[in-house]
Amino acid sequence: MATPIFKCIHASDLHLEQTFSGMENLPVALLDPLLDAPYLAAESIFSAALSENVDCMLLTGDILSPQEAGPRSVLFLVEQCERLAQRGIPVYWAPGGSDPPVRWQAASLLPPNVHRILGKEREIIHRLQSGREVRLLGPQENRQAIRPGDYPAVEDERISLALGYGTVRPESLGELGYHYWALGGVHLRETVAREPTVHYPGTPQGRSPQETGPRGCTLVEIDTDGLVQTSPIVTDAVRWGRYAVEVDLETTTESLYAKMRSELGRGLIDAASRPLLISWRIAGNGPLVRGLQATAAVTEWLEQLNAVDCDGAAVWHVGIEVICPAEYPEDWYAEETIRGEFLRTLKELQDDSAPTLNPVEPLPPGSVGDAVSRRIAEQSDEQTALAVKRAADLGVYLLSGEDESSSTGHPTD
Ligand SMILES: [Mn+2]
Repeated sequence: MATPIFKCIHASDLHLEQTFSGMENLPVALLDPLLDAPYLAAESIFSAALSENVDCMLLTGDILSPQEAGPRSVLFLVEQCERLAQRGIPVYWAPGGSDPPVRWQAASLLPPNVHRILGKEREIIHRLQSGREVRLLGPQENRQAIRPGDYPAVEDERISLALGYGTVRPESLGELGYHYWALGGVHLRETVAREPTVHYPGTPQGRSPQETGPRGCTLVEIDTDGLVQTSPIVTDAVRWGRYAVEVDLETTTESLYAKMRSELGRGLIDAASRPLLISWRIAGNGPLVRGLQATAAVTEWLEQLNAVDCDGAAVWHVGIEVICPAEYPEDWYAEETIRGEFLRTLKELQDDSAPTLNPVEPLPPGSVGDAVSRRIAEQSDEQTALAVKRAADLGVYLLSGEDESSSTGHPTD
């Protein structure tokens, strides 16, 4: 990349109104760090803009919903924008799903360096110190998807940036001539296309067990040839981790615990002294994993994990998901009954070498079948395995005589 001529910080989905979710219990010691995390993460974004001495800051939606947030969040955002105002750095804010203009009567509180760009006020010509001009174009309307037709093709040599919110089909943007598509509304950082660069910086602070790993904003640099470089800046103040552990027939409680300790050790290094919130996924077969299928056993295991001091590190185990294949007594598989036949078919499905199950095939044509197949398409592979297990348990339950199912106890989850 040649010398950059334009530099900005791109952030989205700050969600300053949103607190942490997905936890049933929490130690008092973690309460403050969790309440502060979204603000600390947001503050890091503004600090990065100052230390990188950027030309401007781009915000692309879901920054703050004032009605849900209360005065602390609004004032916090005003203060952060004022830090940039003092250095003459403008903030270009394209609204998204939770910060549309109708909810932003509070916009009058914002310092004059903040420009909400949308509709009639969507175009900004930003003049760089070099005298060059950069064109920024916000969305035409507040939508949940990027519509290429809303963005007129670029017709001059200026560096042009498009700002927007929602889902996108990147292949539809290539012809329009923008150098950079600054998007928001997606919480996982992702560059969905290059040439032109179409980028979501993701949320700067994960809020739930699903939002694992480092989170942050993006430093965007554009050079004289119009080449775009994006660099992640990590801002999260609390880290979510999700770790998977495999168990087999031989695994003992001690060896499972040792495996978890080593995963935890790696997680602590990645978290770099941030508080770490962990979800576990224990998968495999054998007596240990079967024993953990009962809710009470999981609760007890979590309590034990949370009672351990990890050399003073702030760690909290949020949940354990236990996944084991459907296994039933050996002689059930051999019997000449409908249940026996069901189990033999099931075994073929569970066989690793079996052709991939196509659950859409047996569905009836028509709207119900279509709706079900759409839902199936949204599921990932690991959820398919879980669905097979649930179907197996249900099938065995329904096909077992009352006496038998109560005496042997069909597997539960
Ligand atoms: Mn969002």
